[in-house]
Amino acid sequence: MSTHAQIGVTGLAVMGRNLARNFARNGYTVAVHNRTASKTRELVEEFGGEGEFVPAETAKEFVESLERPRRLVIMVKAGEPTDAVIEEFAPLLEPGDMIIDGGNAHFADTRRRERDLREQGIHFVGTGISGGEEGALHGPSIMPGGSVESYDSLGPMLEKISAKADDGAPCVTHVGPDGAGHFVKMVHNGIEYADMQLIGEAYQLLRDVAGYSPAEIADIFRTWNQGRLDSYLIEITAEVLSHVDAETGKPFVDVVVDQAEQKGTGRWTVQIALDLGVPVSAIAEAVFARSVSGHAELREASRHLAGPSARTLGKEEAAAFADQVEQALYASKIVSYTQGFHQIATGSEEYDWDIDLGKVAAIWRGGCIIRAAFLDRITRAYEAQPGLPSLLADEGFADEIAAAQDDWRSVIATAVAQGVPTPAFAATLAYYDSLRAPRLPAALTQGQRDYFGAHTYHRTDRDGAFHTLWGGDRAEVSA
Ligand code: NBP
Repeated sequence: MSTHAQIGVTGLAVMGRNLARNFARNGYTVAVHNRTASKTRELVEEFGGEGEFVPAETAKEFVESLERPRRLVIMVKAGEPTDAVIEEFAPLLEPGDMIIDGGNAHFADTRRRERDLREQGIHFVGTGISGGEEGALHGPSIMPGGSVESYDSLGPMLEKISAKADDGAPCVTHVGPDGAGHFVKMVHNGIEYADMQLIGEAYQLLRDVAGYSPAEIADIFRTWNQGRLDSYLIEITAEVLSHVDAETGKPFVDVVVDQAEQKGTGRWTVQIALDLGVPVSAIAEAVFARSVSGHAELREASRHLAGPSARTLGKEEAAAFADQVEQALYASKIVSYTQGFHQIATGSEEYDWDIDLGKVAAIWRGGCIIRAAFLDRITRAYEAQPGLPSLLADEGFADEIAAAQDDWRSVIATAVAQGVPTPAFAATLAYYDSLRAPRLPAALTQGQRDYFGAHTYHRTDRDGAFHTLWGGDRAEVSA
């Protein structure tokens, strides 16, 4: 067995297979392996002509076919399968070798695996990969964590196979140590949930309030895609909405069961945000909205509940309303990304990752599901002010929201008046208004907490913690 493969991929389902082909198409010799060996043979039979593959039936053969230090990519189902594969391969590796986990692992698992393998001298590189199977083949957005040393070895290869942004920059960067890559991928997916929910709410308003058909709404999204909302998700939204079911002749969107599923990365984002104390209300509402949609019995039992009388707009009014919805969608999107980047900044601080937020925005410009012209703006905002405390502190974004806010408020007011659920639109506006409010009812909350639990409070006019003797003479004492 010659030892000349520059990289190996084990786990040859859709993602692994396409990633292996991407490496091979870019001139690398790729060792390929799968638990079920027939998949390895199929890959070489079908795509062997695309480049140089070294098929291996056993773990030992696979490891021996790799040049040193070895670069071994795992693309198996996240969770126990990843641990099983590590257990199988780690004993065959040597200090300096690298295991790259490209699955959607939880970053805490990645931190554990990285720590364990470091003791053996093996670099464990938890790597977020976004773009689905097409991205894996033609160029994904890649978010590697792990050591600087491993990135020195892997970086050039990843840059070659990654997507390229419009300015030609590869959509990959060393995100930070241990679990930083998988953390950033997790938040990426959370933001993706929020983007999809906001688009969904815009669609529902255009349908229920403006009275447009799915085909007409597809055209509106196509127009929006020419402007500041230009993005992959808006583009595919138009495609899905204009699609007609071949069997019934009805709009495709009307024959699909309206219960959204999820694989869990959105839920993780919200769980971790709660642990970190970061308000990511847009992502949370998106996760909850999918959950509500799935409660079929609850929805069935609630159909009789009273709502407002509906009023569909006239033609001219509808066109004006569509323009307002675009403003609302854009303003909500700014807030949703503000929250997502806040979560990354907080995670980075908590785990000492030193993540460059501008670079994260830059590598999301191509290849991944949330790729959008908008990300260029975020990159520039962080480049101009690396210490930007919040995207809303960027003058450009603040000005855009200021210009959009009347329409944003009006759209949400209309949604409420007409009984169209817009939880993510409303949550993002509430976040915005909470941040700008001179006073929040949190002062009252503190008073209540002190009343029933003597939890103490701080005063606006002097330092220290205080407690009021609520059950007595209501004198204030220092706590
Ligand atoms: P799947 O997530 O469906 O996993 C299938 C692969 O895992 C097969 O190669 C299977 O081998 C292998 N596997 C399993 Br299951 N248990 C194993 C075990 N105990 N030992 C060894 N191998 C095992 O594949 P996928 O959809 O290609 O995704 C791969 C990874 O990439 C996942 O972590 C996923 O979350 C992530 N990801 C997917 C996407 C996407 O769009 N699909 C996007 C981004 C990231 P077998 O053939 O022998 O059963």
